[in-house]
Amino acid sequence: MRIAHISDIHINASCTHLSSMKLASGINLYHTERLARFRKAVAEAVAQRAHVIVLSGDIFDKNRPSPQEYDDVASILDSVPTDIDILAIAGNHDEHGHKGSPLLPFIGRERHIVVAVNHPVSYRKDEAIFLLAPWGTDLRAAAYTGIQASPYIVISHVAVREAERYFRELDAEQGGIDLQDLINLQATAVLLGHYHGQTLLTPTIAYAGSLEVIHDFSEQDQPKGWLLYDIDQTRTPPVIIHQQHVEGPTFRTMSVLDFLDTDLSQLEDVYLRLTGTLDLQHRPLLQSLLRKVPTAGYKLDITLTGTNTHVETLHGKTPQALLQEYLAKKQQSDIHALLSLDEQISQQVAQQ
Ligand SMILES: [Mn+2]
Repeated sequence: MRIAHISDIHINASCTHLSSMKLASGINLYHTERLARFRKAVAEAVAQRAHVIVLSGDIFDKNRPSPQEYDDVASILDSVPTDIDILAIAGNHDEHGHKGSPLLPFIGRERHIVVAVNHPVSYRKDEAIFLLAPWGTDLRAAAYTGIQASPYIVISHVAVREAERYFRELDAEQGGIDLQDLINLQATAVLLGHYHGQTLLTPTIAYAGSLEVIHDFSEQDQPKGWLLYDIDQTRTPPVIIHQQHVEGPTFRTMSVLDFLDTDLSQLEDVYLRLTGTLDLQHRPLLQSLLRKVPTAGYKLDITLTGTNTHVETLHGKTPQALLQEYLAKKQQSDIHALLSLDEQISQQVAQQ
């Protein structure tokens, strides 16, 4: 049985990178790109003769998708031939809230879609038993108890604590699980969502990864893609027969000092983050370079050092106008200011 494992698509019609929305004729190009990647992954899974397509959570970026976002996802799922099962669980982004779950409308469509939104659901196909464990499920209670010979495949959206070393920039996750707890399930395979880097934690426990950089620069070095498994009808470990990596726009972090010294033409189609400290006197240089750089967008995480010296523009102003401005700024009357100036001068003279 071939199982395609796709995860963390985060459909969101107002998705952005670096707070800028790339629009063409009013259409958000990030959203259309994200949809295109999802459509392509599903089409490739079908072309690779997958029997089951697993979506391991965060199909939608938010709990209440717009009708457009819902239709966009539905049109892709409806393109899947009816003899292929689609097994989907809710992640933390599309979990079951008090207003329901965005995945619920998919239940009962003409395609065979099995959805788990707030409780685990088990599903049998041929000899294989699938456990669909949505966000919030305590997996430690889900160890294999079935027929000894059957493949047991667990689908979960969860943070595995040992995986955090791959994702250093994420804050410590609440409610994660130890890798050993997953090993103890004695599952044939554990198909994970939540972390966005494709990660094989063991030969049978893997994050498929997202199809692109979803959130920010913390994902810049993660491999992106989806996985295709082949399992036989026994409990032998699955074989990953297709590890699809997808390329996307490059996210790059560099120190601001390196940037001042770099060949700008190499930064085309790059999302650039500049870090470090910069002396204030170099700010004009930085600003002029940023105007020339051909990046897709940039983000400044820079601390400016040094003192800000205020420079008055004298150009075209009479001494009288300058004195008026000075007095207005100090909010002092002419007499008062002039008297205090007098006093300062007398003191200085007396000191000499
Ligand atoms: Mn996610």
